Amino acid sequence: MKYNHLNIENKWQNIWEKEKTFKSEVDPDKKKIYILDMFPYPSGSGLHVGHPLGYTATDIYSRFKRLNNFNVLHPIGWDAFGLPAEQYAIKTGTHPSVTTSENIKNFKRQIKMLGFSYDWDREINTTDEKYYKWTQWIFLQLYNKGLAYEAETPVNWCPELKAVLANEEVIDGRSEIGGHPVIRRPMRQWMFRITDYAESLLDGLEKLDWPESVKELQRNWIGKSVGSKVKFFLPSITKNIEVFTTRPDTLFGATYIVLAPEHPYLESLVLPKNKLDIDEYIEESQKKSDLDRGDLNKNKTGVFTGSYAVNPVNDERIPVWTADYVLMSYGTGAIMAVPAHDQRDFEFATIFNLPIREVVSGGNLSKGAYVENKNGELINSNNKDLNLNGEKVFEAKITVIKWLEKTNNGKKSVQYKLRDWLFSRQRYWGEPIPIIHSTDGRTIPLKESDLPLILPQVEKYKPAASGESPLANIKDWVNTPSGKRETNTMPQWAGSCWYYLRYIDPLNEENAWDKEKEKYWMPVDLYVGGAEHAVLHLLYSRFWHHVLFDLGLVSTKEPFQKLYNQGMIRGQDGQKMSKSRGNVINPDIVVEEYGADSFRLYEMFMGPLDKSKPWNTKGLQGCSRFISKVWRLCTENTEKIKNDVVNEETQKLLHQTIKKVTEDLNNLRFNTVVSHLMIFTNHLQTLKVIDKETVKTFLKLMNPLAPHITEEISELLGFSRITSSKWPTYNIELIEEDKYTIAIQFNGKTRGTLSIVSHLTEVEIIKTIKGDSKLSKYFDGFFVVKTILIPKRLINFVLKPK
Ligand code: ANZ
Repeated sequence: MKYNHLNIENKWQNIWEKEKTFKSEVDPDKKKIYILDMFPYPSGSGLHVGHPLGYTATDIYSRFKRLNNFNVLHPIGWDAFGLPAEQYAIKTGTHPSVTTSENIKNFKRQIKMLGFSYDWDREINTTDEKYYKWTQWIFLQLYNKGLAYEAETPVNWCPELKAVLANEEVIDGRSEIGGHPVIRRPMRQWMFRITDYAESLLDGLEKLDWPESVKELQRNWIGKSVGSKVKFFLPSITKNIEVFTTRPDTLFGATYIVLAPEHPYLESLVLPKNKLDIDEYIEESQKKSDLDRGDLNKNKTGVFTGSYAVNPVNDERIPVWTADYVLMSYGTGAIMAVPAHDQRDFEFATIFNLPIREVVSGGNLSKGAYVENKNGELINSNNKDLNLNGEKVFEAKITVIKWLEKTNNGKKSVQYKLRDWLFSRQRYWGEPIPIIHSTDGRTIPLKESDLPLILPQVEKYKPAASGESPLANIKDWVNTPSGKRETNTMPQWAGSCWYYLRYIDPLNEENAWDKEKEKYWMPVDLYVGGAEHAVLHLLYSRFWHHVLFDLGLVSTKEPFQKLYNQGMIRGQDGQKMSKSRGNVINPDIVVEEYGADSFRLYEMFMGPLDKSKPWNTKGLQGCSRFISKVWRLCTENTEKIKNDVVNEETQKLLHQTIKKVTEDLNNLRFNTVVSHLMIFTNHLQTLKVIDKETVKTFLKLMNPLAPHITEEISELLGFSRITSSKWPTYNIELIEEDKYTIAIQFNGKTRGTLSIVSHLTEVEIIKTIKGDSKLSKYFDGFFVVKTILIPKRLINFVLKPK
């Protein structure tokens, strides 16, 4: 009887669906585990084989944990707002909800055909008004806490997409989607004060079980800098200008001041003769993005204002310049330039012939600025009541800050690179922002009872040429008795910021989630997804979660305790899979030909989960042959399978396999799990009679990876359903390796004994002896001329002095 994967896999999927095998409910008597996948955007092209890699891993882990008596929450849903459906609507006139629901249908079919054990009663869709009602509600919670505000800000405007993009959506001056040019333009926008949470977001990272690389990316994104603000007096306007510096120790080395071209003091500092140059310079710099301006490789440009500032530490008059390498959006928008110890200042000073004064020893100014400072000592740094000379950099920083505070010339200061989050989009296919602008200029939040604010139907999906969202054209929606509705919508990040909370209580119409249920299920214990979400999604959702925690709405400070990034599956040619390269593998075809179990096993067998690896059909065929082998072994010649015929060797291998499979599953090492199962199967094949209990145990071990075939064989052999049985345990005594004691001789004299594991080779035995602290000393000063091994009894080293 050939293994008919299509019928059998279908049969079990139907049973699981009908019986709701994977439904989970709060059960205080059971230990919970929340295993989450990053939910997909249901695109038109369906899943490719890369998507299910993470989903297979979490499915295996979920099935494994259920068999270990955990109460497992393992849901899935759709992150369905977004640009592609909107662009398709613009092109074809098809409503995005139509496209979205078709795509979801296809994704769902594909996910089901792979036998994933999701609790489908918890399925969510971010574009469903019953879902986005609560996205809007959370917006209002942030608004009421003073964390949402409107601002005229220069935004990244993409004329081609007619949309404002977040910084993260712009790559090298072009839109991430489509690669169109992006320019800067001021516009009224909704912003979130994520900067208020910079410290909290940094702090929270410490306790998370996340890849260090992702934590580091978040830290860099938040970009905390500790330093000080220093006041420089400006005699021409009798005001102080504040600069931010991370190197207050270098204060004696400041030889000029630079203001950002947008600095509010600039105009009043410019002497008439310099005005023309400066105006031209300001205009030029407006065309550049902050990224361009901060680029270390770009040539430094700038103009002298004609005015001077006074350095508080030595009363020296130093020139005030403007240059676009200083950004208005960071620190105070002004710097003290220390060309001897900052490379940008060094280059600038070199071009414009400004003085370079060394204040930390150890550098070589003919080569550039001396930026490294761990061992440097201060020089040229003293005035009548402050002497830094001889101090180390870290000491001098403290001394200067004390002096600045005492003399009221400055203070300690912490700055963050993180900027507030631009939260509005001029698009149709997003959550409407629940705000009304009253005629007297106030913003009025909608009442909770008025939610959801439903996204209205429009005739045309194209944004207005003004850049406003298509919603602006629907007059009877925009105009309300109390004022005009906000026509911007939320960005795609909104729905994914809190979806893991809605899974907990997806049907609740009274509240976003029930507090008791939230307390039981949160935090997410394992979150698996692509590394590309290291910053944006994972930072934004942490931000919302921190706010919800402060509002007492959730019980854990952090949402995702453990994060794991799955690797990428490349095409057979080793390249990234893409339609244009024609190397995309369609899971539909693979499952049709080889079955879901082979597919799942193969994706796990390809290599460690977090590594990137190329698809290889031969490897897939190998896994498919393994599946067939297991089928034949258990269903042909079934008279070979008998009760109580286990032999010692099989028993031992079985228990070793249970141990290894259990440990590897716990550590998400799925590739080695497959090989343990293969080794055990090969062993079973060599037996004349096979013990029935052993087969039963083996099927359980294999079940999380290949759930269909193992359940089918179990049924054929009369065992109970695997999904409702218990994970096998191993007997440690059966696993212990055989050992023997060996005498160790040097030139015939016994110097000690050692316990050796049976299977070690001669080379391994010698290595063990050399690694033994008591025995290794006998080799010191000698060559080994010859080694004589009498197996399991003694080993003699014949030595000669060196
Ligand atoms: C004097 C100095 C001396 C500096 C020295 C560095 C080295 P991070 O680490 O990125 O925070 N800076 C301050 N505000 C700036 C702005 N708006 N645009 C461009 N540069 C700005 O860097 C802080 C340093 O970057 C500050 O410390 C300042 O230069 C510069 F040997 O001040 B420093």
